[in-house]
Amino acid sequence: MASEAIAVDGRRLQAELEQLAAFTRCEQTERNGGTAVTRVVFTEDDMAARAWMKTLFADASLQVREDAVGNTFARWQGTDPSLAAVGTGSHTDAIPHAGMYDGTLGVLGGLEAIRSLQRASVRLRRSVELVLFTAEEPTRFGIGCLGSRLMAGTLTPERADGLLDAEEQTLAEVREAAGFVGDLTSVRLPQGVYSSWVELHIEQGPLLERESLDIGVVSAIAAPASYRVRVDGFGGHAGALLMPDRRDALCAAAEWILAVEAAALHTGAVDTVATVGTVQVHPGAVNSVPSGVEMQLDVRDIDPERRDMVVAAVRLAGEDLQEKRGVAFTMVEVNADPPATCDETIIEAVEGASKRNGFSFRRMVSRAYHDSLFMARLGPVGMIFVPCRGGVSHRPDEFATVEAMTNGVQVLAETLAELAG
Ligand code: HGY
Ligand code: MN
Ligand code: MN
Repeated sequence: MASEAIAVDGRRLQAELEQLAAFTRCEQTERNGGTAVTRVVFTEDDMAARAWMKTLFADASLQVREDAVGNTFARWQGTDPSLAAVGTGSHTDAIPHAGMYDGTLGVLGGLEAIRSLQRASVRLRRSVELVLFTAEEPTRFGIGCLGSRLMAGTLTPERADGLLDAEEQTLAEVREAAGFVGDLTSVRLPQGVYSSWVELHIEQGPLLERESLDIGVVSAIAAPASYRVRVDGFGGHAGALLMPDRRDALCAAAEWILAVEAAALHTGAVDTVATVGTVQVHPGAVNSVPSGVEMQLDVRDIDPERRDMVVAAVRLAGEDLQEKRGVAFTMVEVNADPPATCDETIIEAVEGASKRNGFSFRRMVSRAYHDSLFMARLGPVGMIFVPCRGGVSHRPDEFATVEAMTNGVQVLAETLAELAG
C-alpha cells in the first residue's frame, strides 16, 4: 500500500476531537490548563456525543448498529462481506476531570483512517468495522471495559445488569432508560469475529516523548485488578470520645493505604503499581469520629503472579489492622484479569507501516488497560500508541499534537489496509 496515496486529514481530526470534547459539563479549571472533560456512560453528555458520532459514521457511508449495552459498530463493507472483518476502535467515555484524547483518538482516529482509505479509492476484501465501546471507564459501575467484557464473555449478563451506580440504579435500569434494550447475552461475540483487531490510543505514559519516538508498537497489555474495600470502626463525638477509646475507621484506612503503597514498592519491580483512588468517609462531619470508610483499590502489573502477591499482602495488612485497631476490614474483588499478548503479525504490520512512513518506533507494554485487553479473548490484537505531552493522562492537560495523531492514524490506516487485504 503506497503511503503517499493515503492522506490523513489531521486538521479535520483535531476539529472533530474538539467538537467531541464540548459534550461535557465539566467546568474548565485553570489549574492545569487544557480542556477538562467529564463524560460518564449513559449520561446526557454521553448520549449526545454518541448521537453526534453516529452522524459522522453515516456521513462516511458506514453501516451503523448498536447492541443491547450500547456498543456501537460502524462497518465499511469490503468486497467480500463473507469474510470476518478487521476491527478498530476505542471508547469516548471520560472519567471526571479527564482530558480530551483518551479513547476518543481511537474512535475519531479510526474513522479518519477509514475515510483516508475511502478518499484514496482503496477497496479492501475484508470489511473494516469501527467500534465505540460502552463504559471503558469504571467511573459509573465500578468495573472498566463493561462493553468489551460482555463481548468477550468474561462478565456474565446477570452480574453486569445488576451492577449499581452511586444512585443505586442498576445497569439494566440505566441502559434501558438510554434506549438500549434486549438481553445482554446478545452482546457476546464469537471467536474470530474479527480476523484482526487494532486500537489507536495515546500512550498515557512518558516513554515515547522521552525517547523522541513517533509510534509505540504495543507488545502486551498489563493485567489489571480492582477491589472494593471497607473499614468499619466505632463513630462518636469528636470532643467527648477520648483517644484511647476510639476505633477510628479513617485512621485505620490511612494506615492501610500506606501499606498498599509499601507493598507495591516492595516488589522492586517498576511494573507493579497500586492505587487507592477513591475514599468515602462516613458520616463525614468535622466533629464526628469516622465510623466507616469505603475505598476502591486498583493493582496492576505485567506479571499477574506478582500482582496477586501484592493483593495478598494488602489483604493481610488489612486483617492485621482488625487486631491492632479493633476495626472490621473487608476487601471484595471486582476484577482480576490476565494480561494480553499482542499478535506478532499485527505488530509487524504496524512496524512495517511505521518504517514506510519514516516514523521512529519501538515495542512497548501498555500499562493502562484498554478494550483490546478483552478483544484479545476473541482473536489477534495489536495497539498503536502516539506520544502525549509529559505522559500525562486522566487530567485536563492531557495533550497530543496534531502531527503525532496524524502519524498514528497514517500507521493505523495502512495497517488496516494490509490486514484487510
Ligand atoms: O484505567 C485504565 O487503564 C483505563 O484508562 N481505563
Ligand atoms: Mn482512561
Ligand atoms: Mn482509554
